[in-house]
Amino acid sequence: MSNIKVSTEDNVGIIQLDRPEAANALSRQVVGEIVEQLEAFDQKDSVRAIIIKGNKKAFAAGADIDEMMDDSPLSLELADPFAVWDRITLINKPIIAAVSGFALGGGFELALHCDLIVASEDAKFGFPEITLGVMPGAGGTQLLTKAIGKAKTLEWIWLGKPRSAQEALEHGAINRVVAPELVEEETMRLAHQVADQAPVAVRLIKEAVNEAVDTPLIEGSKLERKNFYLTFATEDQKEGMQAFTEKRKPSFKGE
Ligand code: CO8
Repeated sequence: MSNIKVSTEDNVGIIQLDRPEAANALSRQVVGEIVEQLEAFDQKDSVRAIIIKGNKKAFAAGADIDEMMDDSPLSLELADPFAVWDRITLINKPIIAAVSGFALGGGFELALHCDLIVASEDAKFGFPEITLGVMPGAGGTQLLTKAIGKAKTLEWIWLGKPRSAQEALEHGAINRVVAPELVEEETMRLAHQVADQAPVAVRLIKEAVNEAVDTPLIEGSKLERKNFYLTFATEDQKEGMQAFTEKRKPSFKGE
């Protein structure tokens, strides 16, 4: 039985987590389904941006504690259940999280794996793992540090206290905070805005910006230049610049 609902709206693919009875806890099956669907959307030409959302109560309340509680170091090492998350970093299309309610532990990590995060005023972000005697395991220490820096990340993860959406915004961990009833609409608006840009350029920009996070400036700048030059291999570059000189709206084809 599937734990996600999948739909598309124009050129935006939507993945909705659908385990309301468990606050959308991320069992291994759910994570597998999310990753496979992200890859399917990434391969689908008609989809140009992807939204991941939960429900009003929870984006996702973290790893499924019931499933994980009897794991041993050896069972974890052999099954390596969190390695599948690396596949999210290989998705080329823009991913936007629409967060209402709780985004905790693995749920916060799922949001941080997205490129942009739109949150409801009542959303709560946090890493409560310390209160379970563990720590983030699906990229949380890395992604939050890269997003907001070491000092704030350590305080956030060591104390384990959920933070409000406003605080997450002030820290620079998320992009936008809106009224609860506007989260889906605002996320869709943002997704369409990104999806309407030249797709090849959007993809190359994502790669270059991610590179900036992970490499020294000189290496990232080299990749950025290479990707910039590569945009000139596209019809969309020609169309975009032509449209500018003709003072009209460009019509991008993704080629
Ligand atoms: N795992 C399993 N079940 C959960 C989880 C969870 N993480 N969160 C909630 N549930 C279940 C509850 O057990 C409850 O089930 P039932 O009705 O059968 O008792 C149902 O969802 C509703 O939850 P509550 O009754 O607790 O609802 P409240 O509104 O009182 O509280 C909270 C909501 C605050 C979200 C609360 O449920 C909570 O604190 N949940 C646990 C949050 C947490 O500790 N998350 C971190 C988990 S550890 C982790 O994520 C490690 C990351 C490692 C890598 C990630 C891989 C996926």
